[in-house]
Amino acid sequence: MTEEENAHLEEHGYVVLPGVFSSEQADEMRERALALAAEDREKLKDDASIYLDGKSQRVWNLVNKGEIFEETVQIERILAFHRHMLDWGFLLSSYSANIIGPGSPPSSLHIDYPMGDMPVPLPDWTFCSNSVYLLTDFTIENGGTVVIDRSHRRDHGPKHKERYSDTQQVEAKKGDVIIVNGRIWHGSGENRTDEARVALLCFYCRRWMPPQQDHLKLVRQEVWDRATPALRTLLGEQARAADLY
Ligand SMILES: O=C(O)CCC(=O)C(=O)O
Repeated sequence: MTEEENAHLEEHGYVVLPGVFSSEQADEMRERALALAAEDREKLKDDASIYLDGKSQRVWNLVNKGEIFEETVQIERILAFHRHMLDWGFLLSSYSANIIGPGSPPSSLHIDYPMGDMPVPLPDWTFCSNSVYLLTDFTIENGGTVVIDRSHRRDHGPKHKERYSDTQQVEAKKGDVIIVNGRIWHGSGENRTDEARVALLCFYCRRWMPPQQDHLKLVRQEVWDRATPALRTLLGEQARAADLY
C-alpha cells in the first residue's frame, strides 16, 4: 500500500490498483466463475442470485468453489488496505462473483451490508470494505462500477432506487482491482454491450460482526484442512474457538 494509493482511498472512497492479476489469472477466474454461474442458473431459476431483470447473476461462497479462489482471497497487498480500514482480525464477509450480463439495467446505488440498514447518522468509520477484481475490462458501456466520489464521508446512504446526477463510472482494465470503502455510494452500471462484465467481490467486515455469509457453517472441511493461518483468520477461526468455551 503506497502513500499515494492510501491517500486516494481516503480522499475519494476508492482506489484502482492496476495489473494485480495477469491476463491468464483473470481469464482462469472468469471462466471458472462463468461455469459456476451456468450450473447455478439451471438449478436456481427464481433465486435472488439472478437479478436485474434476470440479466445479471451472483455466484456466492467462492471460497468453497475452487483453490484459485482460496488463493486470491488472501493476497497481502490487498489485505493491507482492508486492515487499514477495518483494523486487525477483520473477516471475510462474503466472496462472490458479480456477472453483469448484456442488457442489464444499473443496480440501485447503495452502501454495503449492514450499513444500509443502520440508523443514521452513521459513525465516521466504516464497518466493511470491498475489493472488486476485474475479470473483464470495466467501461462506461459495459456497466463499470458507478460511484459518487467522496460520498463515503456522508453520514447516511442513498435512497433506494433514486437516480443521482453526480455519479461517475470507474473505467479500468482486466486484472486491475478496485479497493472500495463500503460507505461509498455505489452500484453496478448498465451493460449496453453484448458481452458480460465479470467481477469478483472480496467483501470484508470488522472482526466483531456477523459476516454476510456464515463461513463457519458453509466452508468444507477439506478447505479448512489446507487453509493457511491468514485464511483461517479471515474465515473466523477465532470465533469458532470462542464457541468451544
Ligand atoms: O459489481 C459492481 O460493479 C458493484 C457491486 C456492488 O455494488 C455490490 O455488490 O455491493
